[in-house]
Amino acid sequence: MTASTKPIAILVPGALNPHALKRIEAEFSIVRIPDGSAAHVTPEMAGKVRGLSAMVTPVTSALIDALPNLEIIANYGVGYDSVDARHAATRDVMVTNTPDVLTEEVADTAMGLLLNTVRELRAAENWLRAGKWVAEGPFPLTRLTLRGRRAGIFGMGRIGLAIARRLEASGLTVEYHNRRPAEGVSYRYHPTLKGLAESVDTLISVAPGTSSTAKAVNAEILAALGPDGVFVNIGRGSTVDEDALAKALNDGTIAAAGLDVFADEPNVSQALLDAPNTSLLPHVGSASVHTRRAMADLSVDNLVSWFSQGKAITPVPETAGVKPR
Ligand code: NAP
Ligand code: 8YV
Repeated sequence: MTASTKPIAILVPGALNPHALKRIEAEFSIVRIPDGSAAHVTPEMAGKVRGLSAMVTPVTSALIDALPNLEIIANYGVGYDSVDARHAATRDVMVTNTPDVLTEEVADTAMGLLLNTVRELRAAENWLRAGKWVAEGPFPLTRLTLRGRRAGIFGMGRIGLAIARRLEASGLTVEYHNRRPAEGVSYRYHPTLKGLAESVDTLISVAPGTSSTAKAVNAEILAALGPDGVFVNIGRGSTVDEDALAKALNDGTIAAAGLDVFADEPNVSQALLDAPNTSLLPHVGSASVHTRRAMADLSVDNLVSWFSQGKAITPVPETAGVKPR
């Protein structure tokens, strides 16, 4: 606790990581509302709230406008698609996220999801637990393997690079697509996602959820990936046309998919639940106590730094130029 930050009111809409809550309670004056609806903001809250901390709860332009003294939004997560950062910038409100501290954890999860998808580890374990090893013999050989695969990364940023390193160590070749070539990265670059999908048989999406990535992985991209194709999504569900993906899995356009993220979380479309050859995880990319604690610390450290030193530690690009009032 510092004398300078304790009286400052931080609004927490909806749920937040317990460690983040504890630290906000210790260092600031916490104000809680059940969700991100601006209707919950009382005149008293509007008068005193100067910071906001959120985990998945949408921070809309309406909520931002309901808080005239808001200076900073600390997002718990590197992806900040749930925060209207462009609107925040027009109001001179800083937005921060939690890069780097989760990179290796998410890359580990991506590799686990890929391996689980290709080698059917969940089905193999179910086989053992159901007594089929004893009753029927060995689990059937898997159609797919990682051996000889050519991987393509859609979104070669911090996490993409960490996944690429793991893929290389596992013997796969790596290529990628970003809007522009990544500095200092020697993997083969494709200026279009279609070009990448045509060149590889294993497409891993770790792109952010933005208007420019919305439903980018569509029927055309899945067809380009081909019948031995494996699609893994550890980025955001909004980057995929889920109906097209379910259809591609059902009609053999691609071979399998591993998904950690979905368009309408926590709801997963029935079409994807029913599709064959899938491994589906409930958005657990960064979900260890260790990594979530590091994310919580970075999000609260941003609030402390803003109010005690006048600068954010990890501003998002849209608000990088915002200065304290
Ligand atoms: P990052 O370093 O900013 O990397 C994002 C990459 O995506 C950049 O290289 C960027 O390159 C590329 N990109 C952005 N828009 C694009 C577009 N329209 N077309 C092609 N490429 C595009 O971010 P990060 O730290 O690696 O995190 C990436 C994302 O992973 C997050 O935004 C979040 O959505 C997701 N994530 C998921 C989990 C999970 O639990 N599943 C956990 C953490 C993060 P250019 O700007 O050159 O295009
Ligand atoms: C979090 C994530 O699970 O950082 C991100 O972008 O998707 C995850 O690490 C999420 O943001 C908060 O629960």
